[in-house]
Amino acid sequence: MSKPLIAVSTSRDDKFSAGARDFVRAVYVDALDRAGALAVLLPNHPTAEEALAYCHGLLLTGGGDYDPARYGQEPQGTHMASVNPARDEAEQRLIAAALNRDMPVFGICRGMQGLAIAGGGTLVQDVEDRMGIPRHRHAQQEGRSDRTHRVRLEADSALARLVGARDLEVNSFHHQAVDQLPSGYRLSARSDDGVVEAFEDPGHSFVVGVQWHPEDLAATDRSAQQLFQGFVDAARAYQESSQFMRG
Ligand SMILES: [Mn+2]
Repeated sequence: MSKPLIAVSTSRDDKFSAGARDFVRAVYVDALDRAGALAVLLPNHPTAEEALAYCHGLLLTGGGDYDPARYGQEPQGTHMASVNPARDEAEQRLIAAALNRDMPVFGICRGMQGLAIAGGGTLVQDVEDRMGIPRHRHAQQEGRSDRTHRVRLEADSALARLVGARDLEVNSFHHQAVDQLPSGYRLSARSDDGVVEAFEDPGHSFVVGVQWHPEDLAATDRSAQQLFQGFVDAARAYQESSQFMRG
């Protein structure tokens, strides 16, 4: 059996001097490699959906804010960061296509928020404006792999089974968060100030979203790498079943 192919969503940089470009940070690719998968970077382009059909899992990476119109709201406050309509559209198409064929999906930070939007959920546009939580608690100034707050995992969640723990110390680089979960989803972790930090969809084989950044911890942290491993294991099962189906 060949290695599973993981479609990786990319950030769009419209301001690059030589023209718009799509990119990911290398740590995502490293974490997938350690878990035994090949990363396939998908551009923010309508044809990305065709490329997804050759893959066995979808990794939704972090990035800027979704346009709140996607979840039926006007922009509130002054902290909206780098909304990119091309990326919003490309990723929402990828999510719909992946869920439609029950392909495993792992959403990180913005990726989790994209899953929420795709399922009809909503976001807290700014945790300080809305919840009175100091923004730096979740938009940390420390380094990418520094852990600055704790999350508590729900005892019977797939996430807790995956990492084999009830509490994790995590990094945190978000000023938004999931508000209303999509119907059918369940909460799998919160921080102690009440922010939704992870969820999962028991209606699919593997749909998990986390608000922190395990890709920045996974080189040295077993539980962070375990998230990628569980995702890649699910992708391998998807790969095997799809080969069986094709006969
Ligand atoms: Mn956080």
